Amino acid sequence: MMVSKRFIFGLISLHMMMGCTGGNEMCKASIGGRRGACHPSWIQWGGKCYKAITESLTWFEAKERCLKMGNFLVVPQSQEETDFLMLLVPETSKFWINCNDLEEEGNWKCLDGTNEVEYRNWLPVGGQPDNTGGNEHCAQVHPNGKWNDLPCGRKLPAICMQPAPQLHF
Ligand SMILES: [Ca+2]
Ligand SMILES: [Ca+2]
Repeated sequence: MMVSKRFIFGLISLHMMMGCTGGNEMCKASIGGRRGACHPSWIQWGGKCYKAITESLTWFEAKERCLKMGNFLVVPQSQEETDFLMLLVPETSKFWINCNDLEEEGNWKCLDGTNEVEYRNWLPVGGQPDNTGGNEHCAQVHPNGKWNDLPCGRKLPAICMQPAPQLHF
């Protein structure tokens, strides 16, 4: 009886480890009862699934490309998430994120999926966002892991995001 209990516990632990490769807070929280799994061609980190577009696109093209796949241009919500995402694009590449001040100069709107979020991670060097040339209205993650505003027509890789499907137990 003891042996079989231990065996079952082992199986459950293994299953939890396999479903949680990020080792982050979201992942730990998901062990509390809800877990998800991404489509095999996507990469999971915590409660989110990601797919990198390594080809260079304008910000609008990147946003559109993600929407066509039924998901969203990513907005990292922590430095840990950013550090993970940096591994998905070539080392020297910067990537677009779902933040813009197209509607009103200086009023940045960032959407995580369909939710507007407050988290910002601007590059303090050079006082970003600096709206250089009066024409920088879209945000990127710079290779140093901080955000910078750029002209939306610049061509960069991108990362699409969708919440991991939730399974209830
Ligand atoms: Ca601007
Ligand atoms: Ca800038």
